[in-house]
Amino acid sequence: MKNHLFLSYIFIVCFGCIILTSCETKKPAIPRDLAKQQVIPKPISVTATGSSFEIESNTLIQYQTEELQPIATYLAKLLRSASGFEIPVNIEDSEKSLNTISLKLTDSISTNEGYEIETKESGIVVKASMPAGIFYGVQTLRQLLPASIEAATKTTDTLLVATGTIKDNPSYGYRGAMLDVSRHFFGVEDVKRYIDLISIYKMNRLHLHLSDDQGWRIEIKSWPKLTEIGGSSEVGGGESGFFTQEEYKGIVNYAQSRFVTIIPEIDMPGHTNAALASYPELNCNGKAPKLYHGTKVGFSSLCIDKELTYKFIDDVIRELAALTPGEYIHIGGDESHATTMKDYIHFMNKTQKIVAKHGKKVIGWDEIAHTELLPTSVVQYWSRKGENALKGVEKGAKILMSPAKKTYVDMKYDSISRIGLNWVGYTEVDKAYNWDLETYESGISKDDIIGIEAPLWTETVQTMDDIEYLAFPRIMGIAEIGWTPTELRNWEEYKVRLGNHKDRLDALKIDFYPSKLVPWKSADIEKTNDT
Ligand code: NAG
Repeated sequence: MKNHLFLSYIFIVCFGCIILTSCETKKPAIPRDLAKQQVIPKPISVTATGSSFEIESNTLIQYQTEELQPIATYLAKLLRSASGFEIPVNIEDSEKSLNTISLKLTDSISTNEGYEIETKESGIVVKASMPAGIFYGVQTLRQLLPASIEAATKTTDTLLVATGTIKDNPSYGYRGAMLDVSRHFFGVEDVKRYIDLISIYKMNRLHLHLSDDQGWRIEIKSWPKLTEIGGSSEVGGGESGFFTQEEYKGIVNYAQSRFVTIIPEIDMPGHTNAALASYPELNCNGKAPKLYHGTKVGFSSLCIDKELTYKFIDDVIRELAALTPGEYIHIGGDESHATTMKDYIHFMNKTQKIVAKHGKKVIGWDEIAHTELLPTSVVQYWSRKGENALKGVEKGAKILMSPAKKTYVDMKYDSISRIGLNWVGYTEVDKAYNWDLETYESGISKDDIIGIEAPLWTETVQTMDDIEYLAFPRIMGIAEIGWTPTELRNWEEYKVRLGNHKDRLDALKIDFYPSKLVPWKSADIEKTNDT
């Protein structure tokens, strides 16, 4: 018996040794559940299995069909600069499955933009039913890696991804940002950077406000003075500009590579001083107003009764539609205080039909609900009160949610914000996050809503840093509202996750507003915060 016990003892000790030795050769486990603590928007389901996959010198990326090749290359670029490794990108080869990140399309995932990530010690598989889903899986993967990968230089951090499974898909199909390039002009490089940044948070629409009283920003070949004259001014009278059609196409294509659709807006019939200054015949009195450098709204109007006005609109929409792969063109329609309601309705009814003739659907600011909406027209809720949007719902229209109180990221955060407006009050980071699309306005329910958009008007915004300061971090919360179901979101948990993004935002060189409400946490989140 004694002998027997002794043998068992030896056996247990040896077995322990074997376990210990094999543990040592295993990849280091990450002592926390990264996805839960870090990823924005919060994924729907995360199951961690407690170990890790490491990006090493022999790691490669495989894609299953050619249409995934650009996404594979996008991921490789990120990993190459961070790791200094070669990270080859190849079409799928079943022989090579070790140390591989595989991107695969599959019918087994039913949601359009949804994805699954399965991470084992030996490799990662990202699956989706469409390339967009693969792209979002890649964005999640990127947020599972150390923040230092964003810096576009080689990092000393070990590139580990926690093992486990993530299953995710968005609540809403339209998750957008709007940039006003009229009040102040922003060039191609700035717009591309904004696209890059919003796409990290899985936003998929960028609405460009291309015309207003202060400037006309898109070349229209049949009406060249719009940009020659109307493109030469901006708020404050500084140096401004416009996009040639070639440049604009470049933006549209770049956006597509980030799964972002550009929605162009020509604001009509008000907000048109720049057009009237370029072509006085569009004005009822035939006189050209001066170019406008101020920030007032609601004083200009195209001449509703002239046939030429509709020829103008037809030309502009035709050229714009040809530059627009997306289904929507935004026709503005806000604050037409210089137009009577009767004229406004007449004008907007006609303009909606012109857009339809050119094969596109309409989005308009919520005043458009007063018109004969086409069945496909979308009403963009922005006003302080919801009555216009409710009227839109009554007429059967879908609603794009941009209530100024919550989503206008041109508002100041607080009384000491260095830029921003405050006509709707201050919008701290919690206020922009802590609400739901489905319950915001009684009478507007989930089925009425196509999604959410955060407008950034640029009266006070002059540089890319200014854009980033106002948009970040609020836009990350807006992105999460559009993606993550209401029941999985709450501010107390979100603010910790947001705080954990500090290093990533810094590495991306985003000039974000360091709100005091957020527990910003630098560097060592890996060593603390075990779950
Ligand atoms: C609104 C105007 C816009 C202005 C913005 C500033 C809409 C639809 N219209 O008054 O022209 O830039 O506020 O927050 O927002």
